[in-house]
Amino acid sequence: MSLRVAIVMGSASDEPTMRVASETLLGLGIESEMRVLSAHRTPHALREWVETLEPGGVRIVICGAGGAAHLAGAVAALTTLPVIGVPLVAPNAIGGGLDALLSTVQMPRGIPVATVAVGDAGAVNAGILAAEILATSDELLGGRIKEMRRRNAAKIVSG
Ligand code: RP5
Repeated sequence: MSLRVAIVMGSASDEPTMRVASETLLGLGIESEMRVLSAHRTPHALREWVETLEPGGVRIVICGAGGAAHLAGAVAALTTLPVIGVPLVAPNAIGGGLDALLSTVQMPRGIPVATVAVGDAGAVNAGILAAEILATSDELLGGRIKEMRRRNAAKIVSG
């Protein structure tokens, strides 16, 4: 079966955070492919990769980048698949990732990027959001997401 979610990040240094997205997906029974490609440093390879996604069966793309975080926007410009952007905290981040947040979220009208929170929390939520989108046509997956919510709520209540 083809992988329905693709994860891309701007640098290998983003991997520890973006792995959280892939682990979240795996916890819901969804395997994903992970790639390192940069909007600025490897623009041609990025375009070639994006062009393979829809024909390959990918349904959602999760993009993580820090600093001048244009990766999600560049991917969204090249595909009509839903794109989820995770702003990351680069080593030289301004405002704890505010630079990446604004670079990711402030897309021009017509080219949407669903931007989640900065860092690990965003990576988790990107995985859950991707699963929720897939679950609109996958009842079993929807059941697993509801079960995960129940487990997380029980943890909060029990401390
Ligand atoms: C961004 O610059 C990457 O997404 C990363 O978050 C940041 C730093 O990259 P490296 O200098 O570690 O390669 O493009």
